[in-house]
Amino acid sequence: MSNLSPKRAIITGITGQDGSYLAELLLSKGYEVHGFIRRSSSFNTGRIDHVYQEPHAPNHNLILHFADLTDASRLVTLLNEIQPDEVYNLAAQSHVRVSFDEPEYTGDVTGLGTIRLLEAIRAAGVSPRFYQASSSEMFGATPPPQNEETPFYPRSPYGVAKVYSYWITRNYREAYGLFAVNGILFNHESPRRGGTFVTRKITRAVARIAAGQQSELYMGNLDAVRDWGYAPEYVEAMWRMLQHDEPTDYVVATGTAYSVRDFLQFSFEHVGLDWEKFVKFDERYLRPTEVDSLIGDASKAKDKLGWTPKILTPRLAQIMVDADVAALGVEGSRFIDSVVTA
Ligand code: NAP
Ligand code: F7E
Repeated sequence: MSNLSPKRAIITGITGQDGSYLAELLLSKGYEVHGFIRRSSSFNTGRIDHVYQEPHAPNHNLILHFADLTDASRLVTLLNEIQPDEVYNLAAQSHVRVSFDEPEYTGDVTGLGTIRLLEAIRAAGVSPRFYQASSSEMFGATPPPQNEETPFYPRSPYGVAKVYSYWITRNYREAYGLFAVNGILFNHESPRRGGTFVTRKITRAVARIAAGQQSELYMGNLDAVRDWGYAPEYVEAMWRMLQHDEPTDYVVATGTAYSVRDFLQFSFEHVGLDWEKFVKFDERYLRPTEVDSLIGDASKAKDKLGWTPKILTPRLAQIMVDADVAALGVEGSRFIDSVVTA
């Protein structure tokens, strides 16, 4: 990459967990990053405020644009204006439980949003490399271990919408020769994880309980098994997929399996507490159809991209608890020494 012409990347969903880490990664590699954000009545840029650059600053290389995946003409205008080398489609209604409450909206954004973006690429006459944020939720009821050859059996409107996006991405690769890839990522978490996903819900509650600010935590199905990795490592895999010679699809996972109950134990024991004294059941957190077990086989990503995970679930739980304890400002607590703020 020459200093005179940095690569230009678009990130949809830049305000989300993965978008924020990917923006950091691409900026560190010298990219000009164009982030699509949706208009909100309150600020929604908290995860990227630390990399925000004044539009009037000379040589600023993070540029934010209002754009919504439901607005096709806006996407065409921006693709034409930006002329990107790479497009990372991370925007989605990404909550599985919420997708049962808002199935049509989820289909519109998480499914049809992808075809709007792919058609915008064609309409604008550009040919960037394209990354689609596919999900292990597509495997749903198909038993583990799951890899690139495993049949899909989605169990939620979210999973069904992601299957649509997966296949339309493959179809545009085959039909139009677009360098388009699916990253089939298993659950990945961080201190920036949204507060209603199970890991962050647990680690925030642990910090509050340890600080005496909360006494109970209501949860749903504790038997669900997930393969939880560390989000900053997963955005590195996304980038590597677009640097490879061949456009193909990859599973990204740790290959390790833990239950929600295990995650509770790792998190509470990190602050010296017994989870069973605080956790209660509430059926509102159950789903009409559940995904029982997701455990990925990421051998292809290891062989072709040289990607391997370093942080596994027990350590991930500690990182997230430490960050939530620090965020509460528990000065002088015995936990503060080991704070990791990644
Ligand atoms: P996230 O934190 O929920 O972020 C989603 C992003 O999409 C946010 O920036 C959100 O904007 C944006 N968005 C939502 N609706 C939009 C719309 N209509 N138009 C434009 N932008 C919209 O999700 P994440 O965990 O970073 O995940 C990134 C992507 O990977 C998602 O597509 C997700 O489905 C997928 N995925 C995630 C995982 C995981 O374990 N994290 C695993 C597999 C796949 P606001 O900030 O304004 O809400
Ligand atoms: O649930 C169980 C719940 O909401 C994990 C998204 O990033 O990963 C994520 O989807 C498990 C489920 O994530 C509560 O029933 C129990 O079995 O953290 P979650 P998810 O549904 O796996 C995939 C790969 C994505 O692509 C998605 O975008 O935990 N669970 N009790 C609970 N879950 C929540 N949220 N809240 C509870 O109280």
